[in-house]
Amino acid sequence: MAIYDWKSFLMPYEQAVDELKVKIRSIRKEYRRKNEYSPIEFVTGRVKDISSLLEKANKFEIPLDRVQYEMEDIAGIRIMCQFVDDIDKVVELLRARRDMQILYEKDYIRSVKTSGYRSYHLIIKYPVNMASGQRDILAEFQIRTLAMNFWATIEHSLNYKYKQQMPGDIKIKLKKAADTAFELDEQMLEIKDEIKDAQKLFEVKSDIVSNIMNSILTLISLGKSAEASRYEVSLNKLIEDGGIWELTSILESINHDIDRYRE
Ligand code: 0O2
Ligand code: 0O2
Repeated sequence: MAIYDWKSFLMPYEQAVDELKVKIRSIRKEYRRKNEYSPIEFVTGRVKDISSLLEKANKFEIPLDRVQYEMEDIAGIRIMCQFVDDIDKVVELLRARRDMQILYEKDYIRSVKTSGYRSYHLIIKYPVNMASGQRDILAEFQIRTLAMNFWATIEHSLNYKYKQQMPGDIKIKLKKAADTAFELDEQMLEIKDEIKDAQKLFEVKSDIVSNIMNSILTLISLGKSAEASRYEVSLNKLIEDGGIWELTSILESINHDIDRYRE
């Protein structure tokens, strides 16, 4: 392959990012399906664009024919978590996987970068099956909280604006903001159980409401529109302030009616 054929060079990286996004998002889906709390909030991914790739190769003096071996983040997957302690759980989940090999880890949470940057990085070797056969590529996972992500996104755009010339006072303010964001993470961790309970309650409630809606549709399909409307009115009354118990009792009653009409 001629090294200037960037489109072909980047193809396995694009495939890896697509596959890894699906795989990590499906872990979240699995938790949600089981009505369990997911340590993964959302996942994004990108392949480094050619200009940043060349800029980085230049900065670290990586010859272009060594880029695939020495540049670890051409394929990047970012996993966002709600709470700081979710990060360790996600790391454990990734360590247990058999479809990738972790080469090394960088813990920028316990060893914060001087900029204030916090995140947990995993560098992996990942096999991609191309039409031409298997290719092992390097990829980088960045695992961070929503607050860390907020900070890093803003700091990244400022870095882009100032390149290496970020004014000292802005650097200081950013470092302070990073520490404040981390304080927020720590405070949220203290009320994590409270937050998780509220989220769980919301999920259970929306599951019951969606089951009631399905049952109302079933009643209509059985030709029982009057009953369906009656249940709809009861549901509307409860949707804002109704408790789990009241909603469950509507669901039981409607399902009982459906069984009766089916008989
Ligand atoms: P949902 O549940 O419908 O939101 P793609 O590969 O095309 O699916 P891509 O190109 O990676 O996605 O898009 P992007 O912009 O990187 O976002 C990926 C997912 O992260 C999307 O969810 C976004 O909704 C979600 N996302 C991005 N920013 C935030 C955020 O600040 N908060 C939350 N909660 N989610 C965010 P999905 O997978 O489409 O699913
Ligand atoms: P992009 O545009 O996100 O791809 P470095 O020495 O920091 O230049 P190195 O040695 O490859 O890079 O490794 P490191 O430090 O682990 O950084 C890898 C990636 O982590 C960076 O990729 C950023 O995405 C992120 N990162 C590291 N430090 C910072 C920081 O201070 N602020 C922000 N916002 N992100 C950071 P790239 O290639 O720099 O950039």
